[in-house]
Amino acid sequence: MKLHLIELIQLRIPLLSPFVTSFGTQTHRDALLVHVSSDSAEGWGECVALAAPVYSPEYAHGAAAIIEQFFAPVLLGQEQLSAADVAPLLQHFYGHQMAKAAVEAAVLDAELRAQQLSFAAFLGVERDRVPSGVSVGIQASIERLVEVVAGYLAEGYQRIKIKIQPGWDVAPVSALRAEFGDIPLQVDANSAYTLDDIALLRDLDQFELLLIEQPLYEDDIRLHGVLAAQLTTPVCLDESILSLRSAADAIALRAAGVINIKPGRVGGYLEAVRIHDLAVRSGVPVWCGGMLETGVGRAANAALAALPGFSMVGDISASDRFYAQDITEPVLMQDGWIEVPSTPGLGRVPLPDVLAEFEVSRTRILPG
Ligand code: OSB
Ligand code: MG
Repeated sequence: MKLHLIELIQLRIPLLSPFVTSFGTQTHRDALLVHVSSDSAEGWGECVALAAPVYSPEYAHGAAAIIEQFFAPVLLGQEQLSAADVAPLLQHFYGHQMAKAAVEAAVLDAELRAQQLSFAAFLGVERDRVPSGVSVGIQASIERLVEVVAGYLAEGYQRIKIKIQPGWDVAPVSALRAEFGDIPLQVDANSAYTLDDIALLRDLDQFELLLIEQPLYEDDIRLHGVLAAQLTTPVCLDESILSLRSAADAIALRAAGVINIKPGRVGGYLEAVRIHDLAVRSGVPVWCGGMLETGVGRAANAALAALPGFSMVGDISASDRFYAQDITEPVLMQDGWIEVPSTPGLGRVPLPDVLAEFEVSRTRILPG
């Protein structure tokens, strides 16, 4: 297809409650949406970059800037563009995976809708629902954590992940085991520890967690291997996995017993599928991570997570985990399961009135 418009829409959507991690507190999601129009269809993609570069180097306004200045002119200049061309066309621009993923998603959505094909059918997945897990932020007290987790378990969530950081690790995990027994439980450190904390991290082994996610720094792949050799809890990498290449390195270095695949972090859904395929060949289980997505990204993640290698429960919760009002028809969770969308495209499009309510700015980019 030939694109004749790329629109960048910045949104600021309030979260139901603050989401606290070792890298900071989010009270809103500053989502960037990419909207493309072509001769055959329209498409929507969501950029998962946060408002500030605290989880990864990317941030929402930076993503908009690089798309406007560098990516859009290349894509608008193509006579024939397919989603599979987007990554190769942008490869010579370093980094900016989340920005690249967002434009690729928008083109893919348009292409699938032009072909009347669902993302699930494109991927060839057989499952029509995926199990739903929830990521729980750092709470003001252990009592409050127990209350919050009890609420999610009552709603039906099949797996609990809690955020940890030094001073909020052994005690909250121990309290959850005491209160809820052997529920499927895992922790996410978002790089808050170093190898000096090894005794403390080994202390967590007694709780038989499903995994510990990203204990060390992003580029400490080798050190994650050193750590993993000394823990019984599987080490799962999130921030460190930026591409098929870093996934291959992590697997070879035995640094990732498990991989959290986030399509945005690795440059798009197509690279996510390649990492999935490598993980399957290597016997490494994967699960689909989340970045507080609106329905646009959340629905697409549900289809990706239906691929067979996604053998662990992911961070795909319902829209109402984070939002009183999602910008699309909500993604629903029922009895612990999220439906894989079956409509043409990635699965959800923004509702115009809701978009207007949360819109901060809109940039229209036309062929030059
Ligand atoms: O590390 O997995 C993470 C949210 C924002 C940034 C990083 C992470 C997260 C989450 C939330 O844990 C996952 C979700 O969207 O449910
Ligand atoms: Mg994580």
